[in-house]
Amino acid sequence: MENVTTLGEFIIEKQQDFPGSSGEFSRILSGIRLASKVVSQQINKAGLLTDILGTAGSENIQGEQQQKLDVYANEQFIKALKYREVVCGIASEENDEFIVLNDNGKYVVAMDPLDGSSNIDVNVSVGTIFSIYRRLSPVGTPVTKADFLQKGTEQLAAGYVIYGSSTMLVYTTGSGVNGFTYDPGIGVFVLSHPNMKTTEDGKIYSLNEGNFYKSSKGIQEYVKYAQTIDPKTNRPLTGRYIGSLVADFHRNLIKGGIYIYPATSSSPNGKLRLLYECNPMGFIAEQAGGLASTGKQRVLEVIPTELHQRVPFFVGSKNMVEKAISFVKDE
Ligand code: AHM
Ligand code: MG
Repeated sequence: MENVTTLGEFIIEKQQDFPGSSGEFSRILSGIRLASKVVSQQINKAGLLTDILGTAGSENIQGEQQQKLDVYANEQFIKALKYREVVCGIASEENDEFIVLNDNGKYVVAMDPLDGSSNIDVNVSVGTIFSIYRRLSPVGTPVTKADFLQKGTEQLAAGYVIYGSSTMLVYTTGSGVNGFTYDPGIGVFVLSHPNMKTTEDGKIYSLNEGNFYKSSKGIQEYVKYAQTIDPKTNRPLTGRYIGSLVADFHRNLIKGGIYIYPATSSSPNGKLRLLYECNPMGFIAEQAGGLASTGKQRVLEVIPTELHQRVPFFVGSKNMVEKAISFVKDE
């Protein structure tokens, strides 16, 4: 164990890259690290604990609130960030309105505390996604909606935690992407994937093909292209779709691939949310050498107008994203 780097050490080391940093930003990452350990532990027990799979809002036999894991995860991340007093507000997928925290905090966090949570009951990987910005309104005043409606290019850091066959935390602060694997025996995240890069080409395409007839002509043509035998490799692309963004994204990041959630006739802006799904994943993809697009523009340059705004999402290996958007860009 002597030559491993823990996430705690890594955060402190990197803090020195920001001259004049007071350590406040590092405290946010530490809060996220702690909450993700707590959530990871609960997720691993989810099959055994019937109360954690119960419906939120109901009570168990002891009169305690039963919680769905996504509500539980939301509470854990909010608590961990609130306690650290450096965050002035949180926008969460689980809350219609943003949450006001410490007026003296300099930062805001957008998060999806448990993405893909419908997969928990069937033992499939889920994840947490987060994105950190410096606030725009003056320190010492209550956070405003405008503090959250910043372009993805303004993100200071973004990351995800995947609760899979092992738990990993992957994040970027804009100088590369690093991945840490959780060792539950000693309770620490260890740097296992330094400087992650995604290949420019890949073999995997991930989208919900059940939406084929609800998708535009361009998407339909892209799916046909993906299924066509490539004379160079003598095979089509490989379809892989878990239906859990973090898991699909993580696999494609490591193996090379593209994830698409396009506009459909029932969801004209796609399904995924700009602030806490597409921007953070887009930032990580770009930092790993990939791309993230709405099909019309770079995701990180979209000017947000709503906390829960959706955008079509194409993310992954550079050449694959460019190819896919060539089918839709004129639509
Ligand atoms: P959620 O935020 O309600 O969990 O929804 C997001 C999830 C993503 O993880 C996943 O990629 C997508 O929804 C799957 O959607 P669909 O079932 O329409 O394919
Ligand atoms: Mg989600």
